[in-house]
Amino acid sequence: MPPVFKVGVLGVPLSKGQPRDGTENGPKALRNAGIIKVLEDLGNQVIDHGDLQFETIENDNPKDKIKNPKTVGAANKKISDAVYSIVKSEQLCLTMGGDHSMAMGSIHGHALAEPNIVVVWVDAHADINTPLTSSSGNIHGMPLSFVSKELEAYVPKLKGFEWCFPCISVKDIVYIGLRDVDEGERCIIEHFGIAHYSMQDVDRMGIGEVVDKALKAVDPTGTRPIHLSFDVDALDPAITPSTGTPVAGGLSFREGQYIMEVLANTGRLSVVDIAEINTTVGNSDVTVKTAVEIVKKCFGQKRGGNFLPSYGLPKAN
Ligand code: EXY
Ligand code: MN
Ligand code: MN
Ligand code: MN
Repeated sequence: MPPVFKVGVLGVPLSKGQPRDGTENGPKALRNAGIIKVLEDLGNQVIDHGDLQFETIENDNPKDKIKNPKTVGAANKKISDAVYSIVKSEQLCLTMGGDHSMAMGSIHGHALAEPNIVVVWVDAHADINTPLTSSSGNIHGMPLSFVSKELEAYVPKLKGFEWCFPCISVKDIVYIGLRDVDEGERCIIEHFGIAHYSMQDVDRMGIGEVVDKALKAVDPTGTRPIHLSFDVDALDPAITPSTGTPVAGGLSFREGQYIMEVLANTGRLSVVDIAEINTTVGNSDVTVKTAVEIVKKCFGQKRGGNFLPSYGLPKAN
């Protein structure tokens, strides 16, 4: 029987896009929670590509207040190359982070392999600060600005990012779950008309309508490959406390699952990032368990129930 999906799993133990140690443990935490077997038990063929190795570059001093530029730049080049080859080998790629700066590389590699992608960004944050609008200098708040063509004129060329070419249009991005957006980011969202559904929209319309509208906004014909970049801080901190930038009033466990089920149902999911698990913050068991349950919905599990193609209904006689 053909597998549900052929899944390429990649560990991305990246932490230097933000100031708190611990996101480098994300891949290990998901592996220890049995993510590979969980995906296999859903009928997927899983190819485990291991964890990328990142080096911390010496004297990587802030450049124009941007922190760890060379280390994060070099790491994302590796991520881009790895995601490119996983997608090119026709595997549905699951990248296990690691801080959300990883999405610069995963989107870059994905777009090189599949030029017509759309990006569904599920996050409390917009992560589209440029190096000039960021007040923190943390690159996990900037990945989308580095890969968006319309922002090229606003992003200074930084050492370590020579490989990174803007590869998507801001018109290909849609946000779900926003509730902590910086001034510069809001200006970018409004100036370029980026599709966005904040938690206020989720409260107003309900998650069903939000997801329908979000997909229609970036892919009205329902034909384009989807890059889902899921930051666990999109969910309410009560169910994902182990993350570096928690924001109250997040998506519920059910809303998170619903988003994943609808995206899985399109059959066009192509890369899934799961970012910002930080095991040194709060109760990481709760967070990792939630993350695994949410990821399962991307890879075939349905709350209405599943059975594998190999299942045969036993006859009474
Ligand atoms: N917008 C703030 C900044 O740029 O520093 C906070 C970013 C949080 C980023 C997390 C990954 O979503
Ligand atoms: Mn976030
Ligand atoms: Mn709005
Ligand atoms: Mn994020």
